[in-house]
Amino acid sequence: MKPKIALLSRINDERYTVNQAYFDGLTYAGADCIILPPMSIENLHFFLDHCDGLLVPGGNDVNPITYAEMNDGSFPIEDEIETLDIEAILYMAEQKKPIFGICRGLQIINVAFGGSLYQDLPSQTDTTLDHNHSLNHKDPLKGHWIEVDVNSHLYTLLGSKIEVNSYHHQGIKELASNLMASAHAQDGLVEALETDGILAVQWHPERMTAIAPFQALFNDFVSKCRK
Ligand SMILES: [Mn+2]
Repeated sequence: MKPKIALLSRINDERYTVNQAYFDGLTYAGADCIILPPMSIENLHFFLDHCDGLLVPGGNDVNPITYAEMNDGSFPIEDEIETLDIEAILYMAEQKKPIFGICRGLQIINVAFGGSLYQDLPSQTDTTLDHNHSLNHKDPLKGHWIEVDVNSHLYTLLGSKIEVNSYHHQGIKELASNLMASAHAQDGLVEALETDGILAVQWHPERMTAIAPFQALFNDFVSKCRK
């Protein structure tokens, strides 16, 4: 039987949505997907018990209340999915089932384990990189380069240096103590994190799956979910 991946939904224009690209990356890797909208914690656990892994996709800004800060540039926020994301991450981690986080997914994984975020990189850091570069660029594959830690699992998939897209204005400030940063941008921002069974990236590999190393992230995740 194909591995079953739980895919958390987002809210767009009063619709619960999941971009098809996540679905395509996972199904090409050999998985079936189950999309989960907000629901009771009891039923969330019930559905997750029947899934082999969790994909936490991109989305809007994380509510800073989740890391005990006042709002300073976080917009838009989707309160309805905040609890769902954090509960699903902690529950699957507890079950030792694989988790793959993308963009907001990386950010909320860090928050779920006790880390914090920059709410607005241009105004809260002295970075000269435009991490929202891809949004206005005619080539959606262009963003910035990242350097991958040679001791990380990510290194076995991407190698030491690769160009990624970049669609974010928030980022990791304090990394949660149980997570390891496995890639950085030139300005030092954490672009990927990992720990046993968890891998998360700040860019959008689902929009770059025509490039083999980015589809490899989905293949690697699904193969871990098969075990
Ligand atoms: Mn970036």
